[in-house]
Amino acid sequence: MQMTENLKYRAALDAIRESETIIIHRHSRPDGDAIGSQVGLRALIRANFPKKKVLITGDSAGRYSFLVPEGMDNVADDAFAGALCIILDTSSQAMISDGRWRTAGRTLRFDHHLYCGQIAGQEVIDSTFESCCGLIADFAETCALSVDRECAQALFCGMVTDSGRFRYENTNARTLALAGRLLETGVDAQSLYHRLYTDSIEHLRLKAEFCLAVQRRGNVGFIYTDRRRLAELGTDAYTAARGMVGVMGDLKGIDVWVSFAEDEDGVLCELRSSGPSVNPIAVKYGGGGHAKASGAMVKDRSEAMAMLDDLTELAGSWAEGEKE
Ligand SMILES: [Mn+2]
Repeated sequence: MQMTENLKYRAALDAIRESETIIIHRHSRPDGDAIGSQVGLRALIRANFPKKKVLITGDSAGRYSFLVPEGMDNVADDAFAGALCIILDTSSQAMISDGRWRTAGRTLRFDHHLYCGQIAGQEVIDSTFESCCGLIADFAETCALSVDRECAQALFCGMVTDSGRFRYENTNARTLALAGRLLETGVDAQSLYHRLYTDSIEHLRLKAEFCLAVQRRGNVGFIYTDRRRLAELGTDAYTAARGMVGVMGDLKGIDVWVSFAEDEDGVLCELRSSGPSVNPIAVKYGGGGHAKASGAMVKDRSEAMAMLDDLTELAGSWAEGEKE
């Protein structure tokens, strides 16, 4: 164990040690990393500090409910006052599910998104991790906490999903080493992959519609789905933006891609890149995320098209630089 690593996690471990009640939050509309880190950290604390009361809160786990069959806890308002609230996988306050963390006695945050300002009293932020689950796995290992199979399965799930099955470029030797040690606890990776990646014919057909809707401007790929089209397809803006942006990954000549989808409040924008960081553009339009995967919500189509102009310019000058 290195001294620097110890220092990085010491305050977080102390906060956990010193708190009797711990309530774990993560971002709303949770993905595999949000639920994985929430469930994984709960199992980690339970296994190592069995006397503590550990609760999880937030909106439904959705398709990741298999990691938490009993669902989120019903946390009473008065539980927060003396509690430690731990916020996971979230870089913006607006995204935290269950705002009662503000009423907590103490707050701690673990996150791997690009830093956008302090949220909790204590923070462990490291954007070199592919997932918040990877960060929690490293925390557990560095602090010599024991990791049981339930904890390992949840953390492994988040590492797999946030790294695109260990493919995105933030996957490194440390990712695979941590994941390997999680597997050693007896995680059934095959059944997990089956749960995560088995698709329905209906969804395959829906995906095909989005593949056909891909447009190109320079080295930027984009899909724009208006509300009428969403209704025709029987889907929602979140699915169209977040769920379909991936159909443009791995396209020859496309370095930046974005899926826009209209909903009642504006236009959801999901930005991806295999080249330049798209994060500054997401931030410019009020969003955030990672260097190569960010999101934002803009007010209307014309603002979305202004963002597309910015992305085209960014991707164009990046490609020019690559040629030199
Ligand atoms: Mn994440």
